[in-house]
Amino acid sequence: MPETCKENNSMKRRLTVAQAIVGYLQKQYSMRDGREYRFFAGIFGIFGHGNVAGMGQALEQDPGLKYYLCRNEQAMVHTAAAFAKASFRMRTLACTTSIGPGATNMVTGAALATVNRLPVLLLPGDIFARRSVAPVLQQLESASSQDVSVNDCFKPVSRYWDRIQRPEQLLTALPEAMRVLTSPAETGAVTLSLPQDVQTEAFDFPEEFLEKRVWVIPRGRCDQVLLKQAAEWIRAARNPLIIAGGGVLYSEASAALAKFANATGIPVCETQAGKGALPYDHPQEVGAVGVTGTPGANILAREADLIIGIGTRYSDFTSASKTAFQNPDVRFININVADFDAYKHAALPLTGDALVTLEELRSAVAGHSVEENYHAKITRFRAEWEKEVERIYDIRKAPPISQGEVIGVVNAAVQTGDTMVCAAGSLPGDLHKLWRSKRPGGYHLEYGYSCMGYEIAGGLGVKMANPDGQVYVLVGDGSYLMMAQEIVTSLQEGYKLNIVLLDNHGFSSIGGLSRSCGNEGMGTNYRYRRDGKYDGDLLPVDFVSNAASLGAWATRARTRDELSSALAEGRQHPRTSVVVVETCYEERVPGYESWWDVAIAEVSEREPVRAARKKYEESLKKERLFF
Ligand SMILES: Cc1ncc(C[n+]2csc(CCOP(=O)(O)OP(=O)(O)O)c2C)c(N)n1
Ligand SMILES: [Mg+2]
Repeated sequence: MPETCKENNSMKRRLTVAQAIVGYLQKQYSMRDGREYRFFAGIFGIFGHGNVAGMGQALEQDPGLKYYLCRNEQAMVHTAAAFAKASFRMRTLACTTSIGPGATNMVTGAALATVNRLPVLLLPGDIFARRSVAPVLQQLESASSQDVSVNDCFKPVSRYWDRIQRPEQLLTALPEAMRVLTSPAETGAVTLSLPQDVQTEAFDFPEEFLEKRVWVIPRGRCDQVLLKQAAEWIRAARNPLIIAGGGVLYSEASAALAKFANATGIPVCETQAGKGALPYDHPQEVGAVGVTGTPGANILAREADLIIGIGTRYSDFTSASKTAFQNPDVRFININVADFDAYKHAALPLTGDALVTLEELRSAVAGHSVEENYHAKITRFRAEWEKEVERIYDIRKAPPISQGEVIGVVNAAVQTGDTMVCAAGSLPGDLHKLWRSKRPGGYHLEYGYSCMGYEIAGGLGVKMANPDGQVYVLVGDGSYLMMAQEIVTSLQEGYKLNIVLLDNHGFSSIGGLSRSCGNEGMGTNYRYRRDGKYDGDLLPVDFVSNAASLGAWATRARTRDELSSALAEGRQHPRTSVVVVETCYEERVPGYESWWDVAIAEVSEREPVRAARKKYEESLKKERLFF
């Protein structure tokens, strides 16, 4: 038991810095709509000399904060971010590492969390504050300052960054960390660097500091004058379109959005983060918008005189690199918790929570609905798109089968409580278009950072957040080879994943992109080097053996029927399953009515590059800025 003492009428507990952190984190709660959650479901960690005697000691002595061992520090941040995303940001996990490489392995994960606005708490070990023993193992030295360590790399990728040089600094640093983590507008990675000696130093922490604290996640209301103006704009619009972003899901505003869309008839399209805000069969749901969008949504965006962006940051994939909105009179209303996003595209900014703002806006436009011919157009686009999805799901190619068919088979295997997880490669674009989402959160795409390697680690985080539903991880061979090791963690913890590995022998996405830029796809095929080039035989990677060697139940499927039965069998297995399916590298789902700005070489010896540049310069003319 830790020592307690009484000083100035306040009870104190003598704890090390690490013990105080472990004690504090387990007492933090979040609350929204009357529901309370323990904010930290646990802490992932890999120990080294930079944290084993500090954080490691504290976690071993105090099981109140559940400790999880994983295989890679980058992966554990992905797991934490996915856990937070699947929990609609009401809960997360912390991560502790050693100093040096253990710490910097988390930088990519931190960037991913911050870009996607997902709360994760990172606790990298740091070099001795006392300095006398420097340089310690893995220390980056600087001749110009002793106040530099590799952990400074976390500054640009963290929403809050601090280095704890003295134990009492925790008293102000930890509440700041919590404020940022639970702020809908500011959340992202929070990094508290913990010098290895400071982690072990003791201090008399006030008892009140270690008591339960509940952080209410606010549902902020927007300015009422602007709301009235927004209602006028909506009533005046002839072709309005809603873009639903991730903010709709994080606010748990799907039902409010459905009511608003039902009442007004305004069509709703979705970004990658927002997909699933409405079920695919909702009458106002017109599908995916932007570069990876569906024809109806993109035509409506092009012609819209009013865009209502809800919880979107208008990435280039959403705005089709600023070419999506071509109506000369288009204007924007943005509902967003962050001013930064609310003001984008010179919008009328409704800075506030999506759920309450949608409800207030619905009252403000009561009785208003889009015109009948606009409604008929939406219905027609929806029907045409369903036919196209059926066509792609039903291609029935001889093996290797098409990626579109695989998506169809997996979609049919997924039940309502399940979640599909993906992040990078050619899958996200195809899934954005083709996946039929059934519930908010069932479509889990990390496309803010689109980080290869997120898929399996992220799938683990989703399963930890929703242990009752099945998790289907769709992963390309390239992503799998980058980071598959968390299969071992899934087995260790009994968190079963259903992994579908699409093997097209390389980077089909970037190969296609390279060709569309006038090049020949160098570096995008997994082949032996022959005469200096990668055009030898395919590399014989045996993914089934690889997954089985990690302990998974693994099998190969060649046809769609084999895939269907492998998925059914895998679902029955209590442990993580991996179904490997070879897919055709060239067979692609086309793009529809959109464009993406990828700059093409201005001069080249090659004719196809010059031709691509010419086309590119034409397309650039469509880019619009809004003032
Ligand atoms: C960590 C990381 N490195 C590089 C990229 C750039 N990139 C995007 S997709 C891709 C290839 C993905 O290959 P694979 O997983 O096999 O999917 P495929 O393109 O074949 O569908 C690459 C290299 C990235 N998104 N993430
Ligand atoms: Mg591939």
